[in-house]
Amino acid sequence: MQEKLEKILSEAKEQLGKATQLSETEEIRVKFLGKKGELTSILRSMGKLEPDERKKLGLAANNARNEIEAMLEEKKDTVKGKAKELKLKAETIDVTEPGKELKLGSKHPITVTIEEMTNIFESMGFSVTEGPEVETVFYNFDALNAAPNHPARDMTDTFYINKDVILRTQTSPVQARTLEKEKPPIMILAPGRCFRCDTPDATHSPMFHQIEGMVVDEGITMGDLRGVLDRFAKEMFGSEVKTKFRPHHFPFTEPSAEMDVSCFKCGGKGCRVCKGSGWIEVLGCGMIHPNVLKIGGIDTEKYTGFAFGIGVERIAMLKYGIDDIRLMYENDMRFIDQFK
Ligand code: 2NL
Repeated sequence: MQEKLEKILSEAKEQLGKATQLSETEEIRVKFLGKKGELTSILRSMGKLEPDERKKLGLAANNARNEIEAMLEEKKDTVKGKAKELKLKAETIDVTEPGKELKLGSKHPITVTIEEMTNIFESMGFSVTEGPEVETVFYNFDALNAAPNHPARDMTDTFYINKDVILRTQTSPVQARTLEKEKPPIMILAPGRCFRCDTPDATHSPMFHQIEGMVVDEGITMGDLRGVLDRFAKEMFGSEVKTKFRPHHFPFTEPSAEMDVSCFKCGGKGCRVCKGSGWIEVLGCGMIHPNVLKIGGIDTEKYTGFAFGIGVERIAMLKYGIDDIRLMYENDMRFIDQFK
């Protein structure tokens, strides 16, 4: 029996020595000290022994049990400590490692251009108004004096949702809605997305941006139009530029004009940017057609107004020397990053 006890003790010692997991120490406890454990079975069998022998062996068995329990406790502590140490090691942050580069986004050239143009007009007293990109044929065409057979209304030029609803082809419907809702004095700016059925090429895109402006009050004249737009040109392209107005035609204005600025690149001598002419076309404008004012419920005996429309992409391309409009819709960071 004594020998058996010693063997149990040395076996327990050996197995515990190899244990590295908490679950293993528990297995060892069950194996040696559990109800069906080896030591327990020795203690159970002691009943058959002589009292003297029983006492001696009982003491030795209890000592063995205490020793194994003490070893188990110690092992459990070291295993737990090891586990904690490993966990801490795994969680260690090396503060000397170089950080990950966080790439900052930047404003799109269209956004930059809209903001710059908007700031210029706001400084002259305009307020920004917005409206739906999905518009009715009424606000996009009828309210703007476009004849029922006007070519811009064709399915080949305009995206139709149904016969009465389209994607707006210009931002003027925002202004037509404002005429209905508000009383003069009106001085608004309508920037936003527009849509036309165009096949993309270097200068065309089926989605593009416009900024339109409109002023309606008593006594507004073509002189006001020229003053506001000349000021815009000087703020946008440089105080040295000159402007000129050429007669044109739009259904919603009468008279209508297009405005050219003297080339900000060559000063008017003729270069690649102005295609040798010394002038660059930048916008369309005119005195608001009385029909448009009337449909908007404005008293044409009392009020007059002017309006203008500017293509944002065209201005951005001129200003930043972008030679293909499609670059602006690819979202290639190498392109966009240049306009911070
Ligand atoms: C262009 C021409 C223009 C307007 C837009 C407008 C709006 C109302 C009444 C009258 Cl509600 N006119 N807008 C006027 C003249 C020209 O745009 O070539 N845009 C790029």
